[in-house]
Amino acid sequence: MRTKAKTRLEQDLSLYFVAGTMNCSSPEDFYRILLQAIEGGITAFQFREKGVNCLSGQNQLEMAKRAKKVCEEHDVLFIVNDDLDLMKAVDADGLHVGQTDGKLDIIRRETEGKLLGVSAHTITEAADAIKHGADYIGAGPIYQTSTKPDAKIPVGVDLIRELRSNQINVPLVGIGGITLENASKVIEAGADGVAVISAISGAINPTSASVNLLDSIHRAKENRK
Ligand code: TZP
Ligand code: MG
Repeated sequence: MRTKAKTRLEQDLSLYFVAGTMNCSSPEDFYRILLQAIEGGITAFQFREKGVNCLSGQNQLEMAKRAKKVCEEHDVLFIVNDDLDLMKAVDADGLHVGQTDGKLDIIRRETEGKLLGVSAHTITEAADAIKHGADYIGAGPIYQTSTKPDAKIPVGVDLIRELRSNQINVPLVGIGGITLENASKVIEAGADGVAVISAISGAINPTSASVNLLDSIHRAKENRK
């Protein structure tokens, strides 16, 4: 049976914007894009400040605090990527980790009371994450992406379908190369939401990009019923 909290998380992950300042032309541009994405209706945001030219130390902390504040004010879930200390420092809603970010039993203990999301590329990885208490799974990369230099080979929406037919029943989002053109396919395959970087951060108008993505996601969910 689906719990109320789980249903809520499924909805909150419908349009999950993932970004850091390096995905934008400057830190101020990052903040503008986040505000516009919020205006367009994103339901969750992941602060993923990593890689070349990312902010560090106090600058990173301050930006995370600003981002968290605006997300909180607009009832947008605020998740930190792979930095437990930062998650705690800003009192984020949760943490998202990949397969190489540490032992899940330790991470689960450290994130008690918070959401824990785990990236998975296979059914085995997803099942293991759930066994260790993951609240949701980010599956991918679904399609080819140039945003993450070390991304694995794309798995297609078949992975979503396979996860769903193998008792992976936690909230699930697809990530990697998702655009307005293919988002509905990810939902139709059984995902609760899509996680995107460039479809919003690289859009000429992040607000309308978010509005259109959300509309496509909602329609695809309706079609599934
Ligand atoms: N994890 C798997 S693919 C990816 C991440 C963080 C990058 C997604 O970026 P985009 O621009 O939405 O393809
Ligand atoms: Mg990671």
